[in-house]
Amino acid sequence: MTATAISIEPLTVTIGAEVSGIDLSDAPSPDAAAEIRSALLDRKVLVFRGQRLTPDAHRAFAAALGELTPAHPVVPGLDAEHPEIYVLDSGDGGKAPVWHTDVTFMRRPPLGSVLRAVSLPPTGGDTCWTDLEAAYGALSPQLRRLADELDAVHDGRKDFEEYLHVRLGGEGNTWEGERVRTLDPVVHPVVRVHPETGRRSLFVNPGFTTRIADVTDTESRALLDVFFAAIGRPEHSVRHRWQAGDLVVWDNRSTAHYAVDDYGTTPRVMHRITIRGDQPVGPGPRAG
Ligand SMILES: O=C(O)CCC(=O)C(=O)O
Ligand SMILES: [Fe+2]
Repeated sequence: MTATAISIEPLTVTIGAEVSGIDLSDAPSPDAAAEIRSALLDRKVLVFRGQRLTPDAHRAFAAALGELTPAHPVVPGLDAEHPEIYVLDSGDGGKAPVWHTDVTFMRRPPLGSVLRAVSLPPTGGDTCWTDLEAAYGALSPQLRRLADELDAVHDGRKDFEEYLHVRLGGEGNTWEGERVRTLDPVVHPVVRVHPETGRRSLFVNPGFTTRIADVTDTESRALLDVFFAAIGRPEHSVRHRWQAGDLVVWDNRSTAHYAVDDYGTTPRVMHRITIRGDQPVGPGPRAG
């Protein structure tokens, strides 16, 4: 690998880095893309400031990091030329003030997301990311052992069922090559082993995880309370105050995020592109 001019400055001890020394209006060289991918594994969230990208340049950068998905399993893309761009418009339901990991209600959630600020409120509208490996590590060893053996149900219907049926007449977008017409809940391991680093994270989130599988309702509620309480601690999180031109990339396999809804009815528009991921895998064979 040849030297690049990229510099990577950590933002907190566990999560986040600011990346400078690269202009993303040109698609990155293979060396630069490899350096960014490796920094993403290490820091989980990468902030690029002052980039001011067009939708085409946004897509070209995301495509240098991996294979792109359609905009969203349900919601169509920005326009016919940009089917990969998911628009989050605060005036049209595009707010996400809850800790969540993107699209965990599908069998193959994205590997990562690339988010670009398009129109920002004068103040507010920060985004927070939290480290799910740190959340796993904060559980007691006994609870980690229990979590290692559990599965959880992820369900996108609360957020997207009405959109699918009322706005789209039951014809969603495509995901993994198939037209989405129903949002059947999926099951993922509670503890996800990162396919590239081998590290474990607590892969449940209050946005989409509705139940722990194969336990009673009471047990499920109590376990989710414990797991959700471990997610989003300030000590494990990084908060980004957006400026025009900013772009943030995150590893969707080991983080959750929260879009702070503190800007009232002021318009805020973001564009997101997701990179195709694999089916989450747990730590080992299940008993029984
Ligand atoms: O609007 C934001 O800051 C983040 C929204 C979100 O959840 C996402 O882009 O996946
Ligand atoms: Fe999100």
